[in-house]
Amino acid sequence: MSIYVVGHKSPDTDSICSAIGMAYYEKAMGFDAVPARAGEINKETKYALDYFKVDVPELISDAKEVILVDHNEPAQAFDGIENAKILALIDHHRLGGLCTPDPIYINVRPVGCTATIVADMCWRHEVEIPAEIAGLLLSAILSDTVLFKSPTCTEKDKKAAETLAAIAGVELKEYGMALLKAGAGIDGMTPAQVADTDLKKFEFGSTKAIVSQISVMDPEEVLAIKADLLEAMKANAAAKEVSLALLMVTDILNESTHLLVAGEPADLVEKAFEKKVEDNCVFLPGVMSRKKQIVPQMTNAAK
Ligand SMILES: [Mn+2]
Repeated sequence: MSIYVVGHKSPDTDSICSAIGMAYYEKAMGFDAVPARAGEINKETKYALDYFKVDVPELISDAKEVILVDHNEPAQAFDGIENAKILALIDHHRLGGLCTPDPIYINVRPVGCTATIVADMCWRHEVEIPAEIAGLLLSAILSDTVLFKSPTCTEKDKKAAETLAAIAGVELKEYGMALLKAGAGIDGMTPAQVADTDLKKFEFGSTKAIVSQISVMDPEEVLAIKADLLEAMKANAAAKEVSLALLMVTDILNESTHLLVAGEPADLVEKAFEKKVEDNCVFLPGVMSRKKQIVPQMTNAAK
């Protein structure tokens, strides 16, 4: 039976593409390895696979021997991992409680992407990377590092991406923009689905609120349906029995957020960010993180 190489549940581009790259590497080393996935692929990953004409890996089921990529916490692994023997772990996350009965091969490094480690393993062992695999590993790096903008991105990621782009025959920036745009657009989504994205409930002092966040490459595309979004936000607020609904429309590339405001008290938002809410919207340059740049400010304003 084959060795399955698999990433985490709710797979992102790194989890899928590193699995494909790592399976390719294992095969080159003489092992019967196949890539697998632990869930449905997202729009961004589909774009990468279509672009480089690579098949979607099979959904994992009753694997006997596995190599884990891009995760190591048992809670993030595919259902049934407890029945499988883990042979190796290739990852760039903190270690989170994995126990094994036998020693395993581990390559965990503090870089921005698992694909950076996979590419490095190929180069170290003189395994030639074909164009389509290079393209997928590149896609993973561009995705995980958000075009090198993420604080987790390292020089190793950048260098690997440049080399992989040359092998894949794509212009790095141009391809990266197209890739992220394919994943971060609202194409095919209803206003209600946009307003529901990553919705969390909070209490700011005595104000009950919901704060959703959608991260996109082109915020204008979202703001174009603002009136419908505000209606959907009001409906969500009523359903969740809160008075205030906020929607962060976060611009990945320009590192800013258009914060849409529905319900009351709107002046809590004005106090939190020292800006006027105009047409149910506040523009917040530099704001990307709900946890660090929205919730504490709202909490303080409510004191
Ligand atoms: Mn990753």
